[in-house]
Amino acid sequence: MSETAAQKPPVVAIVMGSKSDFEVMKECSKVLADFRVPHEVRVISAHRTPDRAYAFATEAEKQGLQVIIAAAGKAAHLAGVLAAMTTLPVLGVPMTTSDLGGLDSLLSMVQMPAGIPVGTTAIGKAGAKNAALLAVAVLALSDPALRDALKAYRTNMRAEVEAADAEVRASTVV
Ligand code: RP5
Repeated sequence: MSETAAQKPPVVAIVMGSKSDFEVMKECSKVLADFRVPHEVRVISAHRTPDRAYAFATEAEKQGLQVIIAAAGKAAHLAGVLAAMTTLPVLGVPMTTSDLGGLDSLLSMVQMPAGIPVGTTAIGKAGAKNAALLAVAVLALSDPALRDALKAYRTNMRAEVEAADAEVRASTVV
């Protein structure tokens, strides 16, 4: 039986500050699964479980992880805290919040001091998907098959937009 993506050791970790982030971050996991990138999904809070955040970040490289995607909302420090403790690339996804709409998460995440970068994506589902695509792009640097898959993804996207354009133009009465 061939080894599936799920059976291989994860090279990407999706870490969320709360299980309440999972609905959005499923979009991230779906994209990674589409590219057959072995990944794990974890709930680790920088504030509620700082000891687990420390253990995860300091062990991540030894575990074979190559990219960490961190999702958090409100005072969203998870991505920055993990980035402080590993040199693996950390991509941050700001979660939409009920009080401030996610601007709180975005600013908490994106305004890192020089020296400890977090590659911050858009707020919410678009950011969740783009974090996965960025992780694929990083992995594709040393994986020609993945690079081809990423190029095919762009080609398909272009074809979808062109088809939509043709459909809208055909249905427009002038
Ligand atoms: C953050 O606080 C989490 O990432 C989540 O987005 C937000 C709210 O968490 P819950 O109160 O829903 O657990 O740490």
